[in-house]
Formats: sequence, structure tokens, C-alpha cells
Amino acid sequence: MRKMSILSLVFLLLPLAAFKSLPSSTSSLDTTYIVKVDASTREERTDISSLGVSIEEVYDTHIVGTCRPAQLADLKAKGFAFESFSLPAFLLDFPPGDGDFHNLNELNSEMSTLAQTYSHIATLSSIGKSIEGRDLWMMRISGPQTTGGEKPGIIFLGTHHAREHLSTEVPFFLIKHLLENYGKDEKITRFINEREIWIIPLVNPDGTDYDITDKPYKWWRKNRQGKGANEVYGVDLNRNYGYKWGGAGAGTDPSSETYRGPSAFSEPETQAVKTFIESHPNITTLLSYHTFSELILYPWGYTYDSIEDQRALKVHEAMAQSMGRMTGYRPQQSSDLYITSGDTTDWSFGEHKIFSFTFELYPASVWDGGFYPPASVIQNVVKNNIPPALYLIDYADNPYRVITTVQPRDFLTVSDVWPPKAR
Ligand code: 0X9
Ligand code: ZN
Repeated sequence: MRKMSILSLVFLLLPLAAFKSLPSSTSSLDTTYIVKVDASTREERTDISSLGVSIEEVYDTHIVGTCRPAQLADLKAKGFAFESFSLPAFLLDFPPGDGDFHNLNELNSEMSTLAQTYSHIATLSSIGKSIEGRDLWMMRISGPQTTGGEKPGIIFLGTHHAREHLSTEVPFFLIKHLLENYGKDEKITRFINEREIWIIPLVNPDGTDYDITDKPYKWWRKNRQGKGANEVYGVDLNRNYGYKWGGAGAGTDPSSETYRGPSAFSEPETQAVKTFIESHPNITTLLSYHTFSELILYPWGYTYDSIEDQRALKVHEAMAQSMGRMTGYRPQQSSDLYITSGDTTDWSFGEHKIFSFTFELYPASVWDGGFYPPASVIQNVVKNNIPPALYLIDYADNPYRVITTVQPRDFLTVSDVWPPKAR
């Protein structure tokens, strides 16, 4: 991808001194910077994350992330060695074919057509509105003649972070795959008949729309909170959930890439997800799609400690490992990378004991396209991610089934998780 080869050239070839300087007084507060910061431990990475830098890649000796001018100053004040450069200078144009990514209208219209075509098993509804008043669309997929709530449930969430466009495509094509194979594929037919499946491909429509309106793309991460009379600052929706909200690994400065918001669930988007999940106690399993780095992450993110409940820990580990084998993605506890507070999966597991995973999809690195890989990769990424999605749907009746071979004596019957306790 042309853009990324420019980025790689920047880091590899240009003299270090060129990136050492802080932004000039003419830099806009909106300017996004790519930073490469020296850090070799998770504690250092957590400090960087707490300053409000969004860490995208973790290496043995450094991280690559994005931030705003204020965070560059903070990094300097804290003594971190870093290189940085502003994006606008390098984002001149994007590869042809990116039009195959769905914009909002295309996504909504295709979801609506699918719901009409497969009305016996699919229902499209809005779980709420974004800060700019856009609907947050959700597809419910379940076998005919169910009123809801009587089967084990699973929820897939896409695109909390605006610029992570593949994380909309994967859940959208998951919807399509499930619906188109109902009555044709024996396993999928059974899953749809026996589960209640909810898929929200785009939790952050405002941010995504802003990101792709006009080129070059804006590398926008957050929602569009603050628009109107005030300056847009945006809240990082994956720091706004209400379990251990306000801890390390989230920005407190509204300008930061990982701004947690003024309070837990301050944003309509996270509120809508919360309300939906809390009114569906049959949800046992959750997968939140992000990009990029090719990782499969499980709680905790807020602490280096492991999940205390050994059986629940083993379920997460076993599932992550299996899904890792299917995809080639690396399974690990979220905080092995760096601590975050207020993310989706800490809340869904911590508050509701829902087995919860974050996927960091393709590519592995910023050098392979980062947030903006060419659209030609979409179908391969989708294909790679169908098996783990089906696997989770399969085990959503009783996730403890995955550890029966590991610890036969620890086996819990379905009645331990099903029917679920009221939330
Ligand atoms: O930082 C995030 O919200 C996620 N990464 S992303 O590049 N998509 O922004 C990862 C969250 C995982 N949690 C922790 N590392 N604690
Ligand atoms: Zn993300």
C-alpha cells in the first residue's frame, strides 16, 4: 500500500532529528502524530497509554502509536525517547479500490436488504442513537418462531474505533454468511436455530463517517462528542465502559487519543450497548472487533492480574488458543500489552460474567497497511474470521464445555450457566 511504504520510509530512512521536534505553534490541536516510543516493559507501555497515546503495535523495544500535540509534550516531559511526525504531510492519497469498504449508507442499505430477504430469521433494529443522532443498527439472527430470550445468546460488536474499518466489514460479512447459509449448511442452520445471535457492525458511525469524509482519511479514533458550540474532542469509546473506569491506561485530557470521557458510560454509544446487554441476560459470550495487530485478547485489561476465577480463566485461555490456531492471531491477556481501563470486555466480563474477547484483526503491522489496508484484503480477513465466530456461537450455550477435556472434574453442567441469572 502506497501510504504505508511512505510511512515505513519515513521511519527507516529519514534522519532521527527530523522527528524529534515538538509541533510548531501553528500545528492544529487536531493534528494526529505517529509516534515510535522506546519502551520495553508492559509497565512503560502502560505509562505511555495512560498519557493518552493510542498504542497500536507492541515490539520488544518500542511501541508505535498515534497521539495529539499535547501527548507529545507529555511524552517529552516524562523523559520518553520518541520519534514523531505529523500525518497530514504524508497522507496524500489512498490506494484504488478502497471504495469496496462500506460507507454508512451502503452498510445500512445492505443490512436492510438482508433483513428483508431473510425476514424469517433476521431482524434489523436500532439499539439507540449516536451523539450526532445516527442509529446504531443491530441484526438479530435466530431461528424462526422464537420470541427471544429463551436461547443462549452471543453478541458481536464492530468498530468502536472509527478508523478501524475492517472491524465493520468482518461483522457485516458474518451477518451475510450466516443468513446466506441458513438451510444450506447443517452447522450454521443448527446454530441459528439454537442460538440468539446479535451483531452490531458499527458502534461508532459518527466517527467512521468523519474519518472517511474527504481524503486524506483522518485517522480518527474516537466518537464525535463535543461537536457543536464546543470544539470536537471525542471520547474513546473503548475507555468509556463502567468497570474500573477511571484507572490507568486511559487519557484524562479531552484532546488525547484515549480520552475516557467525563464519566463512565457518558456516551450514548456505550450507553446503548450497556442497555442492550443488560436487557438480554441470555448473552453468555461477546466478541468485540478492532484492528490491528492480529491478536486475540481476553480480560483483564485493567490489571496485570489474571481472572481470579480459575475456571473462567481457563475457558478464556482455551478459547483464545483455539481461535488463535484457527486464525494465526496471537492469544494473550489484554494487559500483557499494556493496561487500559474502561474497555468493553473488562465490563462485560467483570460486571456480567460474559465470556469476552477483543480481536485485533489484520494486518499485523502498520507497515502492512495499518488502519487502511486495501479493500482487496477484506474477503481474506472475513474468511479467516468466520471459523472463530462460528466456534464462539457453538460454545455460547455453555462456554465451560471447552475445558471439559482439560479438567474433567471441573466440568460444569449447562445449568451452571444456563439459564443465566438476572442482571
Ligand atoms: O487500546 C485499545 O482500545 C485496543 N487496541 S486498539 O489499537 N484497537 O485501540 C486494545 C484494548 C485491549 N486492552 C488492553 N491492552 N488492556
Ligand atoms: Zn480499536
